[in-house]
Amino acid sequence: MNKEIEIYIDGVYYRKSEAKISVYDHGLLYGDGVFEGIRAYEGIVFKLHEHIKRLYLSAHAIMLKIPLSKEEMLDAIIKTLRKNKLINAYIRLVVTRGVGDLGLDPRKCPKPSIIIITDSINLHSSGAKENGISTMISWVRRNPVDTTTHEIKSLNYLNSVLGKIEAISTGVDEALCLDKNGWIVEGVGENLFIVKNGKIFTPPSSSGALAGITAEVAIRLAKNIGIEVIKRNITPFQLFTADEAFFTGTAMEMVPIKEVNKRKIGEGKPGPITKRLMDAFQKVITDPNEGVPIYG
Ligand code: PXG
Repeated sequence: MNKEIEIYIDGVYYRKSEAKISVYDHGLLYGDGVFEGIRAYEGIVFKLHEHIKRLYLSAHAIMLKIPLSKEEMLDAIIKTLRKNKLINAYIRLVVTRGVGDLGLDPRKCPKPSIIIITDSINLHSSGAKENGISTMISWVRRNPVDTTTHEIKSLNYLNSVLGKIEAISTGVDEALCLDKNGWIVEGVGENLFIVKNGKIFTPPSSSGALAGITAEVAIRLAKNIGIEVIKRNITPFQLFTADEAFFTGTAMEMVPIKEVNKRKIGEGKPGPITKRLMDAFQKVITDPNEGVPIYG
């Protein structure tokens, strides 16, 4: 039997089976909180500063004051990884509004809760990276700027869950979501890229896509190998007729898309530009300059 993972809740460690929060926590009652998904590869926490920065921006936007400084948060994450003796991990960092009463009023929640889970995640069907994944455009729209704006990485992920349900019930690996005008925005937890005539296109953040940290890395890697990346709205037709397409995300990493609503993308297998970027990505994730060492 493996030893149980130790989970950080508000400065105290609990075994996984004992790690619990109150049913009065507004994170549960209202999805009132923010989160980040982060990965550690071979002892380096990839883009940790960037994830912490985004967490604090999301918290600021919902007027949630995180009771740790950014430096203390970084230390708490590193300490949790060390405590669990991990070098490779999926880190789920959650800050909830905390315990309140049965009303929306966040002033009733005097103390936000910080949860750090260091575990593993596997989103891929077998052979996903080698062969690509199948996708479908679902009826589920991403959150537009004029409702719960998509820039906040909040605990409200119901529309992503609905998209995932569509994918599962249709028998494909992942769903793609449109904005209210019908432009393709992103997957349920990953950014979309297409390749056409040697150029890369990705929907801009203004379309409702999260400003993905992995996407930023992919854009930089593409530019490094001399490929132009253009942020532009993408129609379903442009996706159907792309030469190549792929997803990026912390949990998903970089994965080729082989099919959209039963239409083959390109040759129906990972294309040459996607493969080059995946190779470059594989190298960058363990580069000490790209993250924070756990045992430094
Ligand atoms: N779009 C959305 C809506 C996301 O939530 C991404 C894109 C990719 O962003 P990064 O910065 O990771 O490259 C995300 C990422 C989880 C989980 O369980 C995390 C995400 C999505 C779904 C699940 O930790 N976030």
